[in-house]
Amino acid sequence: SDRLRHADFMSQLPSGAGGIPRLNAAILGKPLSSEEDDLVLPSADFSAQALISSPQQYQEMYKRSIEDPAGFWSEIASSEFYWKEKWDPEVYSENLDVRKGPIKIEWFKGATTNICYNALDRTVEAGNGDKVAIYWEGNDLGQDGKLTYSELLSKVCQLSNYLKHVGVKKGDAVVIYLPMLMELPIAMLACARIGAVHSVVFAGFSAESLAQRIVDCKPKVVITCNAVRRGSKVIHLKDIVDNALVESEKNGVSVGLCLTFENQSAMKRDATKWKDGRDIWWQDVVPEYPTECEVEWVNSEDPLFLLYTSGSTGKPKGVMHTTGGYMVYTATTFKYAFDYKPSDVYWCSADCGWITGHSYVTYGPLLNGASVVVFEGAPNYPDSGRCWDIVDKFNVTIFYTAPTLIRSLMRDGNEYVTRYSRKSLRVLGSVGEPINPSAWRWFYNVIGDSRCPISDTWWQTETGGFMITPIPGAWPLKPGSATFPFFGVQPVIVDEKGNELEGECSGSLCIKKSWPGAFRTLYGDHERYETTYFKPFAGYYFSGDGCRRDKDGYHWLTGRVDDVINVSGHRIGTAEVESALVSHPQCAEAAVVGVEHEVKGQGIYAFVTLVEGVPYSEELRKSLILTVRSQIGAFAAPDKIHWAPGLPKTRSGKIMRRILRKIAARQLDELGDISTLAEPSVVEQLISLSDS
Ligand code: 6R9
Repeated sequence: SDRLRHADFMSQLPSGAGGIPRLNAAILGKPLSSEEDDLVLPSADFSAQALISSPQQYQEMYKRSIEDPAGFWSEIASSEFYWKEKWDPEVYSENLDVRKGPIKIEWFKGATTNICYNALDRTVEAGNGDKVAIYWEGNDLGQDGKLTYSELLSKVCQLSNYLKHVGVKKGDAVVIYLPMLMELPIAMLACARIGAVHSVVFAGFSAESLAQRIVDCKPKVVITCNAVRRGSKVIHLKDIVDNALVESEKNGVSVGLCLTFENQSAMKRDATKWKDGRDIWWQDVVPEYPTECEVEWVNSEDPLFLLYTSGSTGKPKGVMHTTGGYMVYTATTFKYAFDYKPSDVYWCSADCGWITGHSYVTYGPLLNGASVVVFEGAPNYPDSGRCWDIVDKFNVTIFYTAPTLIRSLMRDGNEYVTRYSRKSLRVLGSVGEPINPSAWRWFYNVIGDSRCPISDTWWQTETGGFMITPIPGAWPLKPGSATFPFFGVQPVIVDEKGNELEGECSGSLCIKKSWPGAFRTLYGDHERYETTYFKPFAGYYFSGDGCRRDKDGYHWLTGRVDDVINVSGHRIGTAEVESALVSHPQCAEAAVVGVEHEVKGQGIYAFVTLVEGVPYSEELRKSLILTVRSQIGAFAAPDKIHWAPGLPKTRSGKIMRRILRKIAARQLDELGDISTLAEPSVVEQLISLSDS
């Protein structure tokens, strides 16, 4: 019967519509010969209740979104959001072609709105104030809390009022350095309510990385907490902030106010280091403020937030998102890619310090009036069953996570999973890196009991929301493929010369035309924005990812094609790690490459040349790793240090990473041409030192 339904799906597809993805009906009836042919269909029951229940329905909507983007998006924007004033008259304008002038993307220009109002007030005003907005689960078992939409709104308003009182105005930056407490989304929404621009820094970043971001965006206030428990460890966040503020001061940026939440379960206030005049306890001031706060109506193109991400140079990029388009895009992608229904309980395991936490913990779900689980702890604490314990506790229906977590839980064994019921689950999601088919199958068969479609969502900090994603209920899935573009998105695969490839192909993934959630610039560096994303292939947005399109039109992401590595879904620039390493007094030179890692997806492999005369030692290896941990964060610590008397370089002095990648992967018979090296003998030396 599956084969019949399969045929049914396929026969619905019109063939050959220009630019519209199509499936090749020829695979019908053929035996499955390869991974690409392995289709997993949504159940008939699932499709019957889905928002989009057939490929045909998707095709119709997709076609409309491409042929008439203005009509498609303005209809959604008008019917599902509140605008104080409507855009006038153009829905969007864009220039994505550097040859035609500066890159510019604008959506709903001239309109005024407020994303916090749309996320909270609207739900309360519609009579749903008593619905749970956030279920909070702490690090330790039994430590939890919840906030209804009305309660969340009150808390947000109090903080908004406080921020206004201390002089934060529309357009001012506020840095947020918090773990996954409810106060994190509260702080984001409080900024948005008054038109302040938040910049959340993941609380795993070191003082130096935090300082770098503070110096770049010069916030009026930094919001943090004194400490956090993660697993069995206590991390003193306030100390990190203190150091960052000293460091920022040295670089000419002084922040006058550090609002500190007392996270009592981790640390009492008396034990916290304090700077009078600068530091204020959240609990001493915020609750004193009124629970109502008038909304600041902002222009659709006013900035909503900055989020720093890694690129191929050492300096992080301040990705800037604006208000109106981001709001419409995150809400709409959330709704369709997860087949969201008001009865759902949704949990995304990402931290709000990354884009996934911005778009799909905070904004997308709350704009839909969803109940969201926010989890402070670690997924393997107290043991590897914690996630399913949480799923059962809150009856989570939609669970969105990263392949690295799936792989690590998979390794721990099925018994941690099967001791929980998980019967509430109906949709699963994956993000952060390509999901390998075996992890996909384990997620599908074991976690989802072969019942829940998986939305493998491909997107980036820069794209604001999902770009290539399954629509559960509509598409037959292929394990490991992100399937087809979301509405309004036109992915193209280009060769090295920038020619668009057709049919079955592989190359660099670019996007033609803008979409509402696109980032508008890199903060303070529009030139770098144009150079990095729009110059490599003129006329397109270049994603930095490689992609293959199979004979049925499915997209298979193949990883970064630039100098960015993806470790457990965290983007890390090789240049950042290298500059941390060479800051070590005994390190002369370093070259970092990514290497396949069973759990993390990619691991960090560092070739290190020491200062003349310094001997290798275990102690030095540890001290180099520590330098990276303290300069960037623990998640960027190299997995392997490979001592390198010399590095393979071209005659012009460029390090040949291609060769280093092969040595790191032990693919020694694939080194390729090494004759152009200045000193070909270094390769032999490196290989002989591989196992030391
Ligand atoms: C959302 C997010 C973006 C990079 C991106 C790509 C990788 C993310 C993916 C995926 C394959 C997926 N990536 N999702 N690769 N399949 N479903 O992760 O943003 O931190 O900016 O990373 O992550 O390489 O270019 P960000």
